[in-house]
Amino acid sequence: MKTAAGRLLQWARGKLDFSTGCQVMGVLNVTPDSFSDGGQFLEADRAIAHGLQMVAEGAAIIDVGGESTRPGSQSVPPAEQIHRVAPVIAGLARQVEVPISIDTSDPDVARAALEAGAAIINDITALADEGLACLAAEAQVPVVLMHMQGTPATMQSEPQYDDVVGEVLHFLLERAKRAESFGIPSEHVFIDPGIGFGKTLSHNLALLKYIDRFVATGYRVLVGTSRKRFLGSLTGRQEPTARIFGTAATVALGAAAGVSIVRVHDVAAMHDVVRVTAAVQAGQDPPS
Ligand code: PMM
Repeated sequence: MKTAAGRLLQWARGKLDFSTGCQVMGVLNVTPDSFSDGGQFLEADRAIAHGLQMVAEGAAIIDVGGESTRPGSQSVPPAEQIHRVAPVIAGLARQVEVPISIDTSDPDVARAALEAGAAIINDITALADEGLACLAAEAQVPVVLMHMQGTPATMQSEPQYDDVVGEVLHFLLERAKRAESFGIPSEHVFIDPGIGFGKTLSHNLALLKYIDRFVATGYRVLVGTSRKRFLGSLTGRQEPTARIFGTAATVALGAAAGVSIVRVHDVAAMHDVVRVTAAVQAGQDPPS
């Protein structure tokens, strides 16, 4: 497949311009137990203000979620997720041009989010639920298909693979084809190896080292490493907010390898990282 990574993606509800390289997705968790912002943005007004700030800092997408998926977390009923995210999405959609994605695996939550103004579905279960696949096709919105082994409640107990890169790639390609079989165009499919979702430190490192293999599929790639635990294991930094330089290393490497979107908490800093990476890549080649 010819790569779509560098092109403009335009659909009825939004657009994303990849011609300048990797774009930043800002994380807006509207949960009382999110691992890295500690529920700081629970109230809608504060969440909206934080979303606006991330747009001002260069976010090309705001990813709104009403359910923590940190390792060991329990699921949140759809009605409660809707109660958390719908006012935030509606408030943001009125004020920003950038597309808003809804981080959910539940069709009811996704439908309410789309009605409130969301333009992308980000699903950590890669459209396991047929209802969600049908909704994405019907609404003609891009989807993020993420790989996960197990569920957030159990995934870090003992993740195992014979060939983590091959298996994750195989899963994502299968899910991408399945999404297309529901009527979702390939241009609307983003694939994501699911860093930290049922992966050990060495699994995460292998997936990042060979992220170019995901890019080579022709599907656009999204990667979410921001403040994650494996960065703490590597650096000894226990506080998620102290993992910003670790995050930056992965963002630079991902952007250099052709990743289209990085999902991050520290938007201003990571926007600088992707901008500098793109500038270096656009730099002059030596005379031949
Ligand atoms: N990580 C988290 C939540 N949603 N979605 C995608 N597509 N990829 C990810 O890596 C991802 C995600 C967990 O991180 P958070 O609790 O900081 O949001």
